[in-house]
Amino acid sequence: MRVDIVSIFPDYLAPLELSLAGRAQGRGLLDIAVHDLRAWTSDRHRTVDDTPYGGGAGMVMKPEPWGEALDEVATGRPTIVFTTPSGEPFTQGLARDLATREHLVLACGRYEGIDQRVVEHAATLGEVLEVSLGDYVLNGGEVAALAITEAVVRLVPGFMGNAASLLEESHEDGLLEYPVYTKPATWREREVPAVLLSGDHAAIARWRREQAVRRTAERRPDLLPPSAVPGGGELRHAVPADVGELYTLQLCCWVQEQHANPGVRIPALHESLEDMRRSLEEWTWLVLRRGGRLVAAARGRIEDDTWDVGRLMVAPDLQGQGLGRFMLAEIESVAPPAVTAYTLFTGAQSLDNIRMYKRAGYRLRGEGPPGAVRLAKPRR
Ligand code: JEE
Repeated sequence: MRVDIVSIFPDYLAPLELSLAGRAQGRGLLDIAVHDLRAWTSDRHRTVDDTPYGGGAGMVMKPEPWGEALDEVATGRPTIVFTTPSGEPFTQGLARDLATREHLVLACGRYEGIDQRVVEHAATLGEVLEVSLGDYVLNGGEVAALAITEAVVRLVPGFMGNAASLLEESHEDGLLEYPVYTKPATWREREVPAVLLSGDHAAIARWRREQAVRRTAERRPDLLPPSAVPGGGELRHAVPADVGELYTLQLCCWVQEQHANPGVRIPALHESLEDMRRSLEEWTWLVLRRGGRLVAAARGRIEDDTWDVGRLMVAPDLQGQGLGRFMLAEIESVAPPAVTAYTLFTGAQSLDNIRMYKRAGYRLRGEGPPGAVRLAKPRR
């Protein structure tokens, strides 16, 4: 495999030409070259940027040096990768795909990015991908190119002492890794989990799987298969784009509550769209969509060792079908491991709600704010 990287900071990528890839390069498996974009400028100041058409802050990389550079480097129909914050996410799947290519060209922008016509021109030279390392903003494409190169190069057959560890990766289950330990068995009063010293291979495999599932649920719930929703639909963690519909559903559902509890001041009816936006940052929210429509939601957050559950809502036309029970079980299940009990408030006159909570194992635990009651249940 050949990899050409073009940047105005070639020194940034020097580690690639040396250590990591060095051994494979020596064996002719891999040939990495880093190029200084300014080599393809022709003015005295070696200018690579200019002001943006249409106005706006910052500078844009001008097309001419990039055109000259790609014409020279991107020969033989390579795969050309532009790293950009607006690209498709870089994943292990994309790394595996790129590892099958004969020739990669990585174009690293700076400033506010590269004139889009360069990307269009590159598409006449080879297959073009616009790729992002992740959802955060870097100052340029170099760090992304470094990460992409490292992830791709280790998958090239024959690279590294990779045979065994890559075989293991191909058997992966889509979960996060279980925690790992080595000697000594006791370190600063901390023990290695006893099961790992037991010699019971089945028990060890079970323990590792449990740990992997627990970690995944806690850190990357998006990686777990969606739980079966009664009546169909998609359960997700709320994202900022849900705020408008969530706010609308909340107002609609708590008007019902207000009618069941006349005279009670219901906070959910006195919140702004901005409050809802903040709530998404401060709470774990789950939303349920059916046919694209947001039909149910619930939120939770930890307070001491209790999971504070609230805002359990189901669209009025879908109530009485078990969706509330389902959402309650789901918001309970995303509580972190430290949680030992669940708690929630509801209107003292909301008899249907109270019955549902009791069926789910909650018991009355005294008064809440005026007109409300508190319910709680221990965790499993
Ligand atoms: C390439 C220039 C800097 C910063 C405007 C407006 C963008 C460009 N995961 C990743 N994060 N950042 C990059 C990346 C950054 C780059 C270049 C890659 C070239 N920059 C730059 C800010 C902006 N912002 C608001 O939305 C975010 C544009 C990257 C990758 N890969």
